[in-house]
Amino acid sequence: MPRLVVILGDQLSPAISSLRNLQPDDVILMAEVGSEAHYVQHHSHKLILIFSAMRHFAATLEQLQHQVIYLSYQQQPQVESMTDAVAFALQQNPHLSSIMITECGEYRLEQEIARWPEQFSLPLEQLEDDRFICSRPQFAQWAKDRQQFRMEYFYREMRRFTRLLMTENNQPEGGKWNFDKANRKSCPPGLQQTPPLQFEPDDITSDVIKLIEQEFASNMGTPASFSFAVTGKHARQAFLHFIEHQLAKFGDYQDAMLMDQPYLFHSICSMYLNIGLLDARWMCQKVEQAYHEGTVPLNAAEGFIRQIIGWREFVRGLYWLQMPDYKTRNTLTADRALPAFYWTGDTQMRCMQQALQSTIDHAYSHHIHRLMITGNFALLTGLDPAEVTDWYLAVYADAFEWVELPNTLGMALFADDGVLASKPYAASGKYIQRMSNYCQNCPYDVKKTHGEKACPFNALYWDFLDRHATQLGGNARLQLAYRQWHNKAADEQDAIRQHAQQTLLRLEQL
Ligand code: DLZ
Ligand code: SF4
Repeated sequence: MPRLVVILGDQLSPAISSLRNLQPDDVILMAEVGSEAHYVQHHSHKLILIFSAMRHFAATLEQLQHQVIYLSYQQQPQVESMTDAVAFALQQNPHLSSIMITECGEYRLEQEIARWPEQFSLPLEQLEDDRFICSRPQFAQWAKDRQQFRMEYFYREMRRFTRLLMTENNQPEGGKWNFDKANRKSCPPGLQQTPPLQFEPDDITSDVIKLIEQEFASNMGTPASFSFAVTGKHARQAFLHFIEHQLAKFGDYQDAMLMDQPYLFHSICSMYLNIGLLDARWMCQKVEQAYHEGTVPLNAAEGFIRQIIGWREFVRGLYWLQMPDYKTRNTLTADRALPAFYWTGDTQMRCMQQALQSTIDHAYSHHIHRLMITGNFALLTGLDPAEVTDWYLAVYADAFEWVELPNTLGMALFADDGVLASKPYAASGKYIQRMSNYCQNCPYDVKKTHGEKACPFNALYWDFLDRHATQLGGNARLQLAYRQWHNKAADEQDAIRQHAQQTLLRLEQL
């Protein structure tokens, strides 16, 4: 019996479970819909990437002689949501007798899909998304009897399971599971870098750029500067380019930041992976191969593979385990409004301006910008997690809630009370000075904690610890920081508190 097979905008993988199960009479549905395009104010490059990659993917399916219904944006005025799109497709094809879909990536949409059997009086078959290495039940099993979830232990299981970077007698390559400590060098400004591959828009992409310019004119970013890959072929080229030119140094400089260098040695491929243009196993195998061929060192190969089979799978597992409550967590009762400069980049703080400008220009900033600059600032100033998580979900081309929410709410904001991270990633200007050359290019003085032109991160950092001493004072990993705070003279502490209060009052002007 022929079925309606729904492919979502982040399911653009030829080998996805729904397409592997396709029968010749099945009809595929893909739709650009308002409800997905508007649930946050997505960056224009994210919209162009998804719509254009969807159109390219549909064209390939049609070339393979599959029957495809493709609804472009507002083509059918009554189609506003995925549910409307399914209703439209079923109306056109009354002979279809069931609906099939690979499980989607967000709780919000999963709830919508769960209503389809009743709404359409048809059976719904939901298949596992086995593009991920660890299934949702497999993760739940791993988490079942644990008090605490720590990525490191999960990661070791994933290494054993995939056999990536494992010796023949099942030991980690190089005798250690994790070379994290060899991933934290600061970067000399003159070090040779090769920028990521960029792609000229073809006719399909140019049409989408025009659409986004017209219909999403107030969204972040300049549509005309879009240069991402929109096909699997180009995404693979971009990734192999990264392995050839950048990966060797990625290990050392994973956490480094430099003025006007948004990419450094990062792959800039997470957006391709998260919409399905790249396959996680293939990427890891290519990286492992480069290590065995001797073209990249172990700290680079292990560091990269840890991000994919460790961190990425871990946050996805936690997301599904904890939703829907997870989204409402706010342990530190943070409630301050997001300053306007998160949208404009208009701030004197050089580190924030750099992280935000890269976000605005490229719908991208790397993990230390996200965690230790914009995230750290949001943590220290007590910004409302709901506003902060919506912002991250909107502005990054790789952001889907399964990955963005745990990373922002749990890792950056510590709003989940330590489910994800064993301590808040709070840091003063000293960390930013060590890992970047921003402070030498900033009107604020990173050496000052209070007084004129003192770096805002310094007083905010101590004040954050002081404000939350009841909740955080017992955290083993913060003992050194609390000792330093308690060793400060009372009048110094008062001056810091006062400076932090003034800083919080003039947040918009920083
Ligand atoms: C993010 C996104 C956007 C902007 N637009 C669409 C769309 O028009 N059609 C579609 O099928 N998917 C879109 N997506 C991706 C979905 O939001 C994504 O499948 C869910 O967030 C689940 O991860
Ligand atoms: Fe950021 Fe402070 Fe350094 Fe300026 S001085 S770049 S605000 S850490």
